[in-house]
Amino acid sequence: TGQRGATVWFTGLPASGKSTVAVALERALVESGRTAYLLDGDNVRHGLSDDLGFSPGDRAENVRRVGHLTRLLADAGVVAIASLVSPLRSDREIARALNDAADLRFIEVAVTTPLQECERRDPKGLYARARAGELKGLTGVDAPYETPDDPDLSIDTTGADIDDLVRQVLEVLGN
Ligand code: GGZ
Repeated sequence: TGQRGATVWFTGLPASGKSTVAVALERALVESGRTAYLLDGDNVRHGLSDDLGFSPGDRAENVRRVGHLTRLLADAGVVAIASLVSPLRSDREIARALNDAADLRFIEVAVTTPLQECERRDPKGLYARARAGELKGLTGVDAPYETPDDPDLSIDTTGADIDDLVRQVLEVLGN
């Protein structure tokens, strides 16, 4: 019989380090013999969600779609890893509920890297464009981000050792 799948859901501001940790987690799981699959906001938005923008309704729909994908993957025995800004608690709770209903573990990881550090990194220049008024509705600048109330794990990537953060996630996963 195969191992049960699960979902690890990273939420946090743009440039908070979600994807960096998620990629390293996926690699660590695969190296340990698990099947893991990363659903990254940036990638999903080039395919499955290429019809969606960043209005609250479109974000909710994006999170809902990825929530269903995680359930499908986890149901097939995969460790599904989602890396999405997913700024609203209500949207994240829908993703959790979809997995709960199928009796699949859902681990919410709050990436709590402060806005100031995210802005300092700004790898795509999004914060700079938002501050200059050229980009409207950027999460953390002029669109809301709701911090998780009761995450399974909180991590701050500021000056962190990524392997250490991955170990913390694996510990919660029980791997
Ligand atoms: C938030 C935006 C926006 C706005 C473009 N708000 O750091 P990135 O660039 O690579 O990751 C962000 C990504 C967010 O997509 P998600 O699917 O994770 O968002 S959500 O969960 O809210 O649906 C960022 C980029 O897209 N990006 N404009 N206005 N992030």
